[in-house]
Amino acid sequence: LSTYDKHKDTLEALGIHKQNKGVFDGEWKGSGSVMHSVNPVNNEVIAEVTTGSVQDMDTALARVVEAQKLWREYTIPQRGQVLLAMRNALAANLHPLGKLVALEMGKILPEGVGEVQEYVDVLDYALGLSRSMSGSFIPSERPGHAMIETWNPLGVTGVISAFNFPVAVYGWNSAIALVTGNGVLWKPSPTTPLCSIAITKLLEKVLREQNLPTSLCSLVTGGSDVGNKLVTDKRANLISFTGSTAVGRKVGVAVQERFGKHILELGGNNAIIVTEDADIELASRAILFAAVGTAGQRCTTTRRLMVHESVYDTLVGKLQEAYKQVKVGDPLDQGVLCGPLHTKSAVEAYEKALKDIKAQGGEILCGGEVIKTGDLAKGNFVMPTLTKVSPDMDVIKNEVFVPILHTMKFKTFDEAIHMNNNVAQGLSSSVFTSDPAKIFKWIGPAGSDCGIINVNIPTNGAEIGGAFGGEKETGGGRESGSDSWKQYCRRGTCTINYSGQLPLAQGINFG
Ligand code: UN1
Repeated sequence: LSTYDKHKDTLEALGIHKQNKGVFDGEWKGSGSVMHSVNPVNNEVIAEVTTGSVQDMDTALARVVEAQKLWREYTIPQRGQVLLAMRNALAANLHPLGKLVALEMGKILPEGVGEVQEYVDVLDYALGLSRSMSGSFIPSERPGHAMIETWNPLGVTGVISAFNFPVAVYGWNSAIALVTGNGVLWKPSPTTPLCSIAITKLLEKVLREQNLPTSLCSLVTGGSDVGNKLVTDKRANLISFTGSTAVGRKVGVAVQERFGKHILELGGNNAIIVTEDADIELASRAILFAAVGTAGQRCTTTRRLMVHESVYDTLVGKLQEAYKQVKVGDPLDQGVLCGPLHTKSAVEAYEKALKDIKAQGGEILCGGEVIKTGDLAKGNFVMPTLTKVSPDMDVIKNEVFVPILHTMKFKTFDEAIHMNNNVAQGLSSSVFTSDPAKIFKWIGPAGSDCGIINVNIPTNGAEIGGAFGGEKETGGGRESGSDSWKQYCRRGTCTINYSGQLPLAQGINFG
């Protein structure tokens, strides 16, 4: 366990040991199989985790249900104060946690720290909500009647998160679920258990200090058996699932089957459009972050680039230059912009995508190689890749979670919007333009059909204040900001009669 020894101080300060228990429901335990957390830089085991069994999930659900009964009685501003304590605990550990994210997931350190910051930000947001979440007072047609809307907690929110944001996605969901009065049960990705253990330990400490049952934020690591138990169990009133469209489709059906609620954040196939009037320098910097950042492993990563034919050569030329400067390497090393892919199987997906591109007549403009020599050969390193394809090729239809950006030309803006929308997924989209008419078309009814519709910024790197999520096969869920909090609540429409009479709605006279 040499990675462990090398980073012992950081890991131990976060409560991570060589052997860890991967279940927390008020106490740390685990009666499932032992899983390894693997360092994507060299494929060495960082540490071991005894994961949860279906029985552990069952018990954890019962414990969260109990804890939530107490939590729901807290006033909303009181809940806000508990979230503030969580926020401060996270902020005090921003750098060690960011480093753990970089180590276990493989994203570069500034992005690892940024991810923890995103969790801090959403806790700030939830604190604000704790003083502002409000329902409506609706005009009643009946005299002496008041109609008000109540927003009460659903009960338990089950959060199933993906490897690529092993901290922030739990952060968005748990912060909003907690402020609305829910208990939270977390089933993280099987390949990033250490991040979830470190976060849960911090929350445990805060909850204990606040004299709350620590099982309010429970954790069950493990594979699809425990995930399936969570998804099919009625006690999980809301399931928030982030992952692939294939799995999300099954999760959606299983939750619907029992009339639970779900928030699905599934695959994206995000595009950037660069028009003839765009600031090309700005666009090229944005595209680099959008396509190469996180080694292409964000659900918001740009996969497709549509460029007006008159500026295609200039922009793509600039990008090729920029790609040459990108340093691929250990995500903890300064100056590295592209870390490894998270797993070996992602490297295989990258290789398969390259084969498909060539077989379909696409061209590799730069990159297109797995790094097989030198120090990086032990890890899952690939070269960020630019291709030239045509819009009718199949390769651009599916999301491959690797740093491959497909470039295409267009003639008219309408054609570009059509290309943007002509895929099954609908998460994020951006246009680079200086023309107000194009901007308003883009954000209007005949514009982008995605959930995230940007102008002159990349497709990735959304702030927490907006609702995050997408349309079509992206699943339709919205998390984090705006009024996403409503999804964690049951809405009550309350009509209160204080008139002493019984006038009926619609003027009905009954006897
Ligand atoms: C994800 O990739 O699952 O907008 C989430 C972004 C980040 C979140 C990405 N704020 O890129």
